Amino acid sequence: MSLVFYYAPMSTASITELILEELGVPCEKVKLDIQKGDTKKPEFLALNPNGKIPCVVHDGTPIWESAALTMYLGETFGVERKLYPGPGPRRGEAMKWIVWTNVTLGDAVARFTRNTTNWYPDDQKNAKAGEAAKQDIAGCLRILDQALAGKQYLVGDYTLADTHLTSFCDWLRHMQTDFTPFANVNAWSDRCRARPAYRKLQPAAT
Ligand SMILES: N[C@@H](CCC(=O)N[C@@H](CS)C(=O)NCC(=O)O)C(=O)O
Repeated sequence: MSLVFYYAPMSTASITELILEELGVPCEKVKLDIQKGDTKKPEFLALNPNGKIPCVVHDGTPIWESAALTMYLGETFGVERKLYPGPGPRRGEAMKWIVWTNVTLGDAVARFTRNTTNWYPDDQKNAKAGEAAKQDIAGCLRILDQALAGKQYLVGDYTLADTHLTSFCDWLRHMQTDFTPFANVNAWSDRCRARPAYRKLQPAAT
């Protein structure tokens, strides 16, 4: 079995790094420097034509998109380890939260960063769109908070859906998103952060 993981620190690849750490799957890690243009080099574009990390090459097949990777790695390595549900409705629920993270919450976050951060030129920004996106992020966190009411984790016991979403929420915290109204989300994050894989990768945050 060969598994090569292409990543950069402090990026979307941090989600996949945590997933791989939870699973304990041996892999070769290849660190890329986005600023130096490593993700746009022909040899990397041959693996991911989008020029983005994370990318995992499993037995010669490149797989990219963090949500796809969480589900793929979960199906392939997580079921026996009781970190990902087998086929059936519980798996459907796990997939629901993983895709929601990247598509619904991710869309609001993308609109927010596009319209408010200095990563994009000022003449491409719209302050009202930025404010609307901020409200949409809060709306998503409200939905998550309600879903976690009376629960320890998203789908029964801890699964990689929790790993995926909590790692994404870490980045939102880093972006100064206000989490104070979301007590269930905060308590759940604390539970997720207490896990050995998390503490190993993010010792400063625990
Ligand atoms: N939808 C993708 C997003 C991946 C992404 O945006 N990766 C960024 C880092 S956070 C990247 O590789 N950027 C490199 C570049 O644009 O050159 C996923 O979830 O995997």
